[in-house]
Amino acid sequence: MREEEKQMCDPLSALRIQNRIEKEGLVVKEGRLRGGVKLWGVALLLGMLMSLGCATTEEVKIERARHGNLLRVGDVSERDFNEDGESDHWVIREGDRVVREERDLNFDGLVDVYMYYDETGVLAEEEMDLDVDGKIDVVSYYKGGKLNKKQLSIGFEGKLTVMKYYDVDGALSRVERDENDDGRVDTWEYYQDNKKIRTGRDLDKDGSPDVFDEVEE
Ligand SMILES: [Ca+2]
Ligand SMILES: [Ca+2]
Ligand SMILES: [Ca+2]
Ligand SMILES: [Ca+2]
Repeated sequence: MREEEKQMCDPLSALRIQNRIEKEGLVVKEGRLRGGVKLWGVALLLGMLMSLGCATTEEVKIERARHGNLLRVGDVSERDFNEDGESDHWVIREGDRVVREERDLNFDGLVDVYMYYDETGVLAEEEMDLDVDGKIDVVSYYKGGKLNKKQLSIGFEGKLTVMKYYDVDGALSRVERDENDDGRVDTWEYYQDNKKIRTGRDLDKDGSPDVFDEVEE
């Protein structure tokens, strides 16, 4: 596979391509071709990805910006908050239910925040691109409207290798890290009263901790 094809298979590259297509779709617009151009862009993107034979993993199945498979189609309403002629807020509905909101906070044409709502209209998940480079850096998961866990990328490099877990009171309870970046957790940190009390490490790479360091008071 050629280098540019590898890039195409990278979900984040695909996301950037999708955003570019949509932005260009908006440029061609002035109303008339707008919807048509965007749908064509998305179809083109999918066609390109399929023709390249990109691998689809279990993780990629759920539609999220971080997987590069999010399509802004269906019942979409747009707003232009800064009145520069370019949309910067999108609301995606299914029936009378809002399923997703997208916001371009710095008005550069790339979405920086994606908010996903559950069946009851409560925020369930939020993806954020903190350094506005088009790559998602933080994913916050909510349960019953409360922060339940948070996935982070260290140094904004786009790989979400840290997961923080919170208890029902919102206090940090555990941090899981994939320090060697092989896709598996290798370090577990346990917290009590917002203080680290214990660290576990997986030395034999079987996915569970083998040694523990107790943190002295
Ligand atoms: Ca705008
Ligand atoms: Ca932006
Ligand atoms: Ca980023
Ligand atoms: Ca182990």
